[in-house]
Amino acid sequence: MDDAALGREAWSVLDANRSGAATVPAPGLYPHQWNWDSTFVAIGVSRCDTRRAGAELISLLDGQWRTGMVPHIVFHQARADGYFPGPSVWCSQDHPDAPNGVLTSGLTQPPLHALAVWWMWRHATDRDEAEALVRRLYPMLVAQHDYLATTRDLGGGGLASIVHPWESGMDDSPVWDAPLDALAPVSHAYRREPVPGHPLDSHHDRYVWLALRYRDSGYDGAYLREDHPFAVEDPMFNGIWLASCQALTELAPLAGADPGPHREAAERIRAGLLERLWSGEAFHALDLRAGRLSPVCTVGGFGPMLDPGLPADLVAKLVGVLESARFMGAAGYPVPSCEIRAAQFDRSRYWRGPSWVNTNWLLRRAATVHGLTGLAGLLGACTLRLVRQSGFRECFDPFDGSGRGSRDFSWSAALTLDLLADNVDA
Ligand code: 9WN
Repeated sequence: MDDAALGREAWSVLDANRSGAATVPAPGLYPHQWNWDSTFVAIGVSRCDTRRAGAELISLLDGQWRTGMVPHIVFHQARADGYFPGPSVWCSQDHPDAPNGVLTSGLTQPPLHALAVWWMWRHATDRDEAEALVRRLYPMLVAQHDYLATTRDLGGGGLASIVHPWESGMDDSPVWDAPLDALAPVSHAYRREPVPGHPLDSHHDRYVWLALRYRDSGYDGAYLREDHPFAVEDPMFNGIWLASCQALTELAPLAGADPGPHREAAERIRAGLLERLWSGEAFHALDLRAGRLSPVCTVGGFGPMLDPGLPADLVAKLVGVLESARFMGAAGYPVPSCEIRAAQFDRSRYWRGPSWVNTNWLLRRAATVHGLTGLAGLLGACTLRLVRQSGFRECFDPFDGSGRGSRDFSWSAALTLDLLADNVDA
């Protein structure tokens, strides 16, 4: 299939998955608006349609809480029952900080939003529209970053903690096994239909239990700090946050604001990543409750490479790990979500082995900011090979490239558009 035909197919997936101004991740399984999914959609769509990319982000940010928290799901009323846990579990409407008239979850997801706005501005097809969008969205992005820097710095070291595996976007990554297994026996009143390839019931029960505990605290920041049993500093979440701080330094002048605080925030996060999550050969998640780094190396550990200021010797070490047989070197279709030699690696299970278009895109971006054009080119080409071979699937077998999970997955389609746009530029 040539580039033009692939691009047309990507657009038709995105059009079919539209629900008002928002794009849902996939028909069937994910019928609402998800947080980081929408940022990837905005990134891809912005190459051709600034207005649509902006509308995607505005519709997500309509769900922003007064605390600045951007929820991981914004529910579309018409489909309120299509996903568990739905609005009746999260009860956002009962919380004074939740937005009026918009039902949401009470958790967040990786803060890629400022980078997505910067992407939209940089690739604007309509410059006036893009600048107006930057001015409109900038205060919301600042509020989101303030929330992370205050309410979520649970470890006091300048990094944001996730308080639930869903917040990582990589739900059943083996990184969460130890903190989940350490929870006291859990129970709750809900039942769900198991989804093949998705987390096992034993873990899903813990997800739901953790979400209910946080909800029952009144989504309280002090509870998170003192009592919540799951608190992890994740390198991908924080690497993305750092990249978004850097994006804000460029967006601030367009909004008539001082970029200085964003530069300082980026430096604070970089220092936190180096002091707290660097093991000597890679970045690992820090389990604050157990006080130790996760022993498993996953694709999330490359997140800090999104920082152009990461010291060159660390970049070289990370690239060595990424290109080795632990990740790209032994995978026909990189990048596996978990290192291949790990006991927990499973080529067929979600975030325990399969390759994903969004993490490939993030690593390609990381390679680009460090001038690693060969690696960036390889990641882009491999990703296009995956979708050409297997379609816009949710994820892919890292050895034979066969598709897994949902079909017609929005971020796989949207980021294909972004990669194809670079093919034209080149
Ligand atoms: C829970 C929507 C989301 C993605 C995540 C992915 C998966 C949800 C689930 O789907 O998570 O948020 O039900 O498993 O892991 O990255 O945002 O596509």
